[in-house]
Amino acid sequence: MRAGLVGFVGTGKSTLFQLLTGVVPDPGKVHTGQVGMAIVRDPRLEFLAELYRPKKVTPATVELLDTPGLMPGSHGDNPQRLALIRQADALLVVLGGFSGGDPARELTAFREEALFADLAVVANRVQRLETDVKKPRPEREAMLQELDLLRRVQDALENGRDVASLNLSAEQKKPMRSFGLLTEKPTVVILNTTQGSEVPPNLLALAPAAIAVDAQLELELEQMTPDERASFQNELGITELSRDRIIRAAYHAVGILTFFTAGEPEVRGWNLERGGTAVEAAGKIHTDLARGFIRAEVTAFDDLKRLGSMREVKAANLLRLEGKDYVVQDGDIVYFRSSV
Ligand SMILES: Nc1nc2c(ncn2[C@@H]2O[C@H](COP(=O)(O)OP(=O)(O)OP(=O)(O)O)[C@@H](O)[C@H]2O)c(=O)[nH]1
Ligand SMILES: [Mg+2]
Repeated sequence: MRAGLVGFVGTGKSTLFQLLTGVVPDPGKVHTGQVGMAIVRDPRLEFLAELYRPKKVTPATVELLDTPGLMPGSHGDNPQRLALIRQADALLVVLGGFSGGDPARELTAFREEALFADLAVVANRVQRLETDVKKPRPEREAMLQELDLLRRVQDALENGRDVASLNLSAEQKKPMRSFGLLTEKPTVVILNTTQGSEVPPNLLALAPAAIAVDAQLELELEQMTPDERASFQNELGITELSRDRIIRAAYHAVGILTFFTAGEPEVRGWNLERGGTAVEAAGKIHTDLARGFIRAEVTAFDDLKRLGSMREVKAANLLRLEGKDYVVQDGDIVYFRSSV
């Protein structure tokens, strides 16, 4: 899964990128979009590591993309800057709440930029199709259908409505997938503000799930020793860091769950799209595992936690044998039997 950090210049995207990934932003890389991996911290993984004492513990990760800030005012080359995140699964929209502007207005301005950038892509395609359907071509019927749909999309964008609001079916979305339309993507709104500030009501009205963070401060905390950090957090009255909330929100917005594999060599968390099946989960690990799939041995994390060991889980008949089509649940611990 990949999430893109976007927003206007100087809102704290790169600071947040460093906070979430631990990678120091390289100014030379930002114009092509700098990539880093953010670890999904998960207390369940820690529990499994305690239990299995494996050689290696590997958490699930989210790929983050830092992008250059948009220029406020005219659209300028903002569409080109936004093009960097067309292949992202989710947008983390960063608003600068520490510099005195109105973050709600900033979010509205960002949405306009995204609508404008999408409109350029869709209008372009509509124009091409209008020329192409005049020629006798075998795929003319499909083109006419696409044209019909894209005209609706264009109309919505021109009227300030994002593509997500059209509630298109998966079938309808298929020909648009390669466009990477921004206003169709799940979005997490992050207000980068000073510690202790809350999300103002006018921003909450636009983005009820907006998360406030003091990126600069959390980055400084992150770089301290655990003892120092604890004492600073205590002093400042910080009970929960926003870092993990942001990652979880991105996870949730995209509809991703975590399943685990656990054994002596490695305990590991894996991402899977919600609704994904056992054979798809096997494919995340290795294509061979999916190809030779025989069955999955599945334990719910909560059962293992409650009973304390795999032996007890088996004794209680809670180790289930599942087939290819089993829909994997968040927190499942899975052992795959494969013939390959
Ligand atoms: N006061 C305060 N300053 C911050 C905070 N976060 C970032 N800054 C400062 O704001 C400036 C811009 O931060 P960056 O993280 O580089 O912002 P950016 O969004 O990546 O900027 P561009 O890439 O130019 O769009 C830096 O000087 C940061 O130190 C914050 O939470 N509070
Ligand atoms: Mg930056």
